[in-house]
Amino acid sequence: MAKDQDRYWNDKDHQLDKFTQDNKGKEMSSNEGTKISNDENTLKAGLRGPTLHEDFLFQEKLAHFDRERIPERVVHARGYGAHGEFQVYKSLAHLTKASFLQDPNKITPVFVRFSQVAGSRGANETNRDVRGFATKFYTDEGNFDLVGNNIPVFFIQDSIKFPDLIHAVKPEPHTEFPQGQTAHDTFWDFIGSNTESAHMMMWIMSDRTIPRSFRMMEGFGVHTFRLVNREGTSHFVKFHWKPVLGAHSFIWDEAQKLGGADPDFHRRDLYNNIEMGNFVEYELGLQIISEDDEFMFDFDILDATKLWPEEEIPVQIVGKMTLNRNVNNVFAETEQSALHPGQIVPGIDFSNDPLLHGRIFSYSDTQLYRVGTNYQELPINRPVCPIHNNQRDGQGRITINKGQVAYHKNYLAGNTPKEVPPREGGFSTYPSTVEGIKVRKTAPSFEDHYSQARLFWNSMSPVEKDHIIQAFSFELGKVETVEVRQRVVNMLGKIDHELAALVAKEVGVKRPNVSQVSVQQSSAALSLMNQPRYPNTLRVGVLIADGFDGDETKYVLSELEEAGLELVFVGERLGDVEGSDGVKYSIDETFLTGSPLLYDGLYVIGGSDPSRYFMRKTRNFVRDTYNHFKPIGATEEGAVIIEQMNIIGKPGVIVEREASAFVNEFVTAMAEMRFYSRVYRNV
Ligand code: HDE
Repeated sequence: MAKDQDRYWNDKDHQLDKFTQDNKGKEMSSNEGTKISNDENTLKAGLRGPTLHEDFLFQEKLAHFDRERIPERVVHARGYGAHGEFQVYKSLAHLTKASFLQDPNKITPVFVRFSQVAGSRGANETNRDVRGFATKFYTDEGNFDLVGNNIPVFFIQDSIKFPDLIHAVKPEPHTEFPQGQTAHDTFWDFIGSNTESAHMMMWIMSDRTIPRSFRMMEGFGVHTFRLVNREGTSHFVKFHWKPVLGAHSFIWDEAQKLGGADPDFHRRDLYNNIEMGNFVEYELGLQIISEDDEFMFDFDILDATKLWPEEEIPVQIVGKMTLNRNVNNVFAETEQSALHPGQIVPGIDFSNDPLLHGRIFSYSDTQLYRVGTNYQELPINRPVCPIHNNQRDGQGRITINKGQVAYHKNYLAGNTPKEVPPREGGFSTYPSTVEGIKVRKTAPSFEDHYSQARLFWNSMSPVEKDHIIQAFSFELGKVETVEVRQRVVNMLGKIDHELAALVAKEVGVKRPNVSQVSVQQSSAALSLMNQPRYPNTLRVGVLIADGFDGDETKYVLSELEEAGLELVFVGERLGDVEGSDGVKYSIDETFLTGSPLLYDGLYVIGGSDPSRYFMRKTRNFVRDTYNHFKPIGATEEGAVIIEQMNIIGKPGVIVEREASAFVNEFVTAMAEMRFYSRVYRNV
C-alpha cells in the first residue's frame, strides 16, 4: 500500500495492511526464516551433480511452487477486482435497519470482482458473455455480499438446473472447445429445450454482453431480496448498480477482434483508470415493492427470469460506490476473494426465489472446496467487525483461539460468546408465513416465458434490433445441428415473427409457424441508446508525425484533456515526435503495437512531411474507426491525409480548420460515441 500512504485509509485498508508485505530491499530467507546465501544453484555432489536430497531449501521452494494453483471458479473463473467505498446518500432507516444504510457519513469499505461467466481463467475478455458484478460490503455488522450480474434476469428459474446450464455453455466435453463462448451446439440445445431462458437469451444476444468497460456496465442483484426495518416491516427489493459514466458497449466486430488485439482489455482498462485517478463510480438503486403488493403484477416477483419494469417500479437512487484502489496482489486478494449471496446482515433478508435458495448453498460450498475450510479468515474475506464463536480448527486455521471453552452453552466462560438479541444487532430471520405440501414442481405463475422477452425486443432501437439479429445469426450459424437451430428459431417466433423470419433465413431453417405473444409495451430503460454519455475517460488515438503545427496542437490537446479525454499518441516508431516549433510529444504506441480497436475515437494530426507508411497506416486506422461508427477528427495535415477517403462530411467526422470550433465539435462527437447514421437510415 506504499503508493497511497497519503490517501484516507478505511477500516479494511488498515486491516489488510497488517497482512501486506514488501520484499523490496529485504534479505532473502526461506519460509522458515533461514537466510539464503545462494538461490541459483541446487546443492550437488560435485559440480556436475547429482543433486542432494538434503537440499531442504530447494525442496521447500519447489514443493511450494508445485502447489501454487487452486481450483479456478467453476463459473466466473476470469475476473478482476478493485477496492473502494460505499456511502448512502440519506438514511434508509424507513426501509432497513442495516447499519451501513443508515448514515450518509458512514464509509463502508467494499471489494468488487467483475467477471465473465463461461471462460476459464485465461479466456479473452471481450467475448460475448454475461459479466459478473460481485460486491463485498465490509459493514460494521459483518459482510454483505451482493453477487450480481450485468444482466437483470437469469436463464433458469430453479437452481437444480444450474449444473445443466453450465455443462451446456462450457466447452463441449469431447473436444474442449469453444472457449468462453456460447456459439456452439450444446448451449443452444439447452436454450431450445429450456424455454424459460427466452428472456435471458434476448439480453445475451444484445450488446449488453460485450460491454465497453467494467466501468460502463450496469449491475443487478437479479433476485428479489427483502429489506427489513427496525419495526420489523419488510419490503421486497431489487438491487441495481448504475454506472455514473453510463452503460456502453462494443459492437460485435470490435469485440471479436479485440480478443486478439488485447485479450486483457477489461482488466487493463479498470487497472489503468484507477491508477490514473479516474476512480470508478456506480450509484446504488433500489426497486421497492411492499409486502401487500406481492401479487399485483403480471409476473411473479420470485421468478428470476423476470425484471421489474422501471416505468412501473422506479429505481430509487440511494447511494454511491467508488472504486479507488487496485489490489496489491491479484492471487491473494482477487483470486482468494470468496463471494456468497447467502451472506447477509441484519436488515436484509431473502425472498422465496427458488434460484436464490440454491445459491445460498452453492457459494459457501464452492469456497470450502476452492479456497479451504478457513476461507473467511483470509485477509480479503475477513469482516472488519469482531468475530467470536465456537467454530474451531480445520486446515489453514489462522486465529489462535485462547481458553478452555469451545462450545455453547457453557458455565465455564459465563456462557460466552453470548448470543445477541435482535434489538441489539443479532440477526433474526424475517418471520414470513410458509405453508404448503412438499412438491417438485414449478409454480404456474412462472410459466410465461415470452412476454418479457418481447418487452425487451419492443424496447430496442433499430440498430440494437439489427445487432440482436446479427448475434443470433452468428451464434446459430455456428451450430452444426439443424434441428437445434430450428428449435431456437421456433422460440424466437413466439417473441417476434419478423425476428424469427430474419434469423431463420440467415441460418437456413424454416420460418416458424407459431403465434407471437401479444405484448405491445416497451421500456425505455432497457435500451442502451438512452444511457447518459460523457467524454470522460474515453481514449483518443492521436496520430502524429514530425513537423506538426506545435502551437495549435498544444492548444487542442490540452483542451481535449481538459474535457476528460485520455490521449494516446500513436506514431511510426517509439520515441519523440517534434513539431514545427520545437514542441515534442512522446509516442505511446506505434502502428504495430497500437490498434484502432483500442481507442474510442481518432484525432489525425499528421505532420509536415509524413512518410508513405504513416499515411497508409493512418488511412487503415481511420477506415476501421469509421466502420466501427466511432468519431474521427482531423486538422490541417491530418485532413489532407484522409481527404481521398470520401468520409469528410459524414456524421462524426470532424474536419475543422479553426481550433476552438474543432475542440467543441470533436468533444461532442466523442461523447456521442457512435454514429450509426453512417449506415443506418432510421436512427
Ligand atoms: Fe453464480 N456461482 N450461481 N450466479 N455467480 C458462482 O461461486 C451458482 C447466479 C455470480 O466474483 C460460483 O465462488 C448457482 C446468478 C457471480 O467470485 C458458484 C446458481 C447470478 C459469480 C455459483 C448461480 C450469479 C458467481 C462459482 C443458480 C447473478 C462470481 C465460484 C442457482 C445474480 C463471484 C464461486 C466472484 C459464481 C453458483 C446463478 C452471479 C459455483 C448454483 C443468478 C457474479 O458457487
